[in-house]
Amino acid sequence: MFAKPLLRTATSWIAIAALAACATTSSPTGASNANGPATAQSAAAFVQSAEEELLRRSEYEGRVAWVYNTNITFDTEWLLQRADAEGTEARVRLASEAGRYANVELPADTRRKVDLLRLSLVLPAPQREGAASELSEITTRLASTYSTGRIEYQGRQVTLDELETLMGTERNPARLEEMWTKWHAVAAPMRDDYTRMVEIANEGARDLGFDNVGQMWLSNYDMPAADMEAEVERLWGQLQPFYEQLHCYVRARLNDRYGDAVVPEDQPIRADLLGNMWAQDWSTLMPIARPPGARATYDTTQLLTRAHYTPVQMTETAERFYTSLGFPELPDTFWERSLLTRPRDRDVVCHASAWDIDNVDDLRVKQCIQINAEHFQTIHHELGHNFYQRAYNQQPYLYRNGAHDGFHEAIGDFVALNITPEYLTEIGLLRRNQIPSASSDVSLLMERALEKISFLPFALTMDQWRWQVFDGRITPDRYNAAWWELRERYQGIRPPNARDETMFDPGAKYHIAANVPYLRYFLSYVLQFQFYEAACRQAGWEGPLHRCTVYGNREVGERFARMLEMGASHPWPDALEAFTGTRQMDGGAMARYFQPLMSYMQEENRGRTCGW
Ligand code: X8Z
Ligand code: ZN
Repeated sequence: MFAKPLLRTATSWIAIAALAACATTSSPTGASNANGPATAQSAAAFVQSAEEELLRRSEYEGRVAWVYNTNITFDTEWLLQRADAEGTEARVRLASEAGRYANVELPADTRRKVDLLRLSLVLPAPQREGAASELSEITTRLASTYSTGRIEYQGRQVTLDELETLMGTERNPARLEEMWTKWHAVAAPMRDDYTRMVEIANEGARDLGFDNVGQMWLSNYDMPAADMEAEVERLWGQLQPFYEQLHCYVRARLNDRYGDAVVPEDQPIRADLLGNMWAQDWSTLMPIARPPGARATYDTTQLLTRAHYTPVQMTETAERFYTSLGFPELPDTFWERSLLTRPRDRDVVCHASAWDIDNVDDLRVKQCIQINAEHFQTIHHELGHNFYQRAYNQQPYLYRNGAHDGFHEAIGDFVALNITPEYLTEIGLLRRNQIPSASSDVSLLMERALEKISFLPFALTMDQWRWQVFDGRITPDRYNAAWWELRERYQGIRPPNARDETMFDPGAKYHIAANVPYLRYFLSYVLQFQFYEAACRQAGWEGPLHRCTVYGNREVGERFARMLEMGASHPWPDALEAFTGTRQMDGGAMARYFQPLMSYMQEENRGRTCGW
C-alpha cells in the first residue's frame, strides 16, 4: 500500500509509478544490468533511493487522488489517469529492480524492504510503451462508472448511498428486486474494460516474475502464496459451521415473513432480501431475525437520530474512543479537510475511505455519512485507519503500512466491537434503565452475527472470483455465471432473476470496480475478535465477552499503540504477538464470542433441513 488513501482505489494506488521512459529491464534472476551488479551494497543504496522517491511521489499522488475522489470531473479524471500511469511506471521500475536481488544474500531489513518493493502494486503494468496509460485509463473509467452511477427509482434519480439505506428498510420483494436489478445494470458496461484490464495486469505480473495478479496479491502475507491460501481455508473451516447455522435460522425467519413462494426453505436465499445490496451485512434484518419471544433491544439508529446526532458529532464520538485509550486528538486539519457528507452539487466517490496525504499528519476521512448504526460503525472503522497511519509515521517510508492489510482493516472494527450497551450509557446515548438484561444477550449477539458472520463467505467469494479470473480458471465468457456459482456455493444465495453474460454483476460492488483486494476484510473479521478478546483479557474483564468495553483503559491503549507503531517493520506475526501474545491468526476468538448464540441457533434449527 503506498499511496495514501487507505482503501486505496485502483486509481490512486494501483498504479503509482513513474519515469516510464527510463525504466530498466528487469532481470528477476539477479543478474547484473545497466545499474551494475546486484550486491548487498547496491541493494542498500537502491532501497534508500526508492524510499525517497516514493515518499516524494506519494504526497503528490495523494493530493491528485483526493481531488478526484471529492470532485469527479473530466479534468480530475485526466489528472488522476496521468498521476496513476506515472505512479505505476515508477513502481514497476522499482519492483523490477527489486527482483534483481531475489537470490542475493541481504541483511534482514534490506531484504524486507526489497520484498515489499516487489509487491508494491495492486495492478502492475507491463513495461512496454503505453501499457501503463492504457491500464490507468481503464481503471479510472471503471471507478468513475461505479461512483457516478445512479438509477431511476420511483420517479427520481437515486444514488447508491440512498439505495443502500433503502435496501435495509424496504421489505416489499418486488421493490427490492427492482432496486437490486437496476443497480446491477450500472455495472454491465464494465465488462469489456474489466476483461482488457485483466489481460494487461497479468502481463505486468508475469513481467515481475509472478504467475498472475492473484498470486501477487496472495504473496503479500510474509509466506508463500499457496500457504496463505491454505491459511484462509483453515480459518473458514473454523467459522463455516457458524455461517451454516445462521443461514438456516435466517432463511426460516424470512420464510415466516415472505412464505414458501419467495423463500423456499430448501433453496439458496434470494440475494435482494438480505437487507443489503450485496448481501454482505444482514444486520438491518434484525426486526425480522430477532429471536422470537426476546424483548426488543435498543436500536442504535434511533438513539442517534433522537439525540439529533450530526455527521461531525458521529465522528467526534468515534475520535473520543481513541483519545480515551491515550491516542492524541486528530489534528485541526482533519476537521478542515475531511469530507463527511455527500456534496449536493458534484459527483464524488462516496465509498468511505481514510487518507494520510503527507504520510505524517495530514489525515482525512471521506465518507458520505448518514445518521444510522452502520455509518456509526463505519466512522469508527475509518478512524482506525487514521490512528494507525499516525502511529507508524516514525517508521521508514516502506514500513508506514499495516502489519498486513487485514490489520489495517481490523483496527477500527476492533474499537467498534467495544460499542456495548454499557459504553453507550457512558457516553449518554442510552439511559441506564435501557440497558438490556442478560436475557437479551441472544438478541445482542444475533445483531452482531448478522453483521459479522454473514460477511465471511461474501468476502471469500469476492477474491475467490478474482483469483480464478486472474489465473484463467474463469474466462470472460463465464464471468457472471462463475460469480453466481461462487455466491451460491459459499453464501447460499441466488439472484432474484435470471442473469446472463450481458451483465457484469461483480462490478456492482465497489472493490471490484475500483480494484481493491478483498481478502483483507476476511482476515480483519477474524483478527478483530482476536484483538478484542486480548484487550478484554488485559483489562481483566470477567463477564460475557460481548459485554466488555475497554473504553478509557490507558493500559490496553498503550499496548495497542505498541502494535500500531510497528507498522510493517516486522513480519505480521510479531505485531500480532505484541498485542495478543499469539503468532497465529485464529477463528477461535470469534467462535468463543458467538458460542452462546451458536447453541441457541442449533436448538432453534433442530428439525429444520439446513443447507442449500
Ligand atoms: O470498504 C470498506 C470500508 C473502507 S476500507 C468502508 N469495508 C468493506 C466494504 O464496505 O465492503 C468495510 C467492511 C467491508
Ligand atoms: Zn477500511
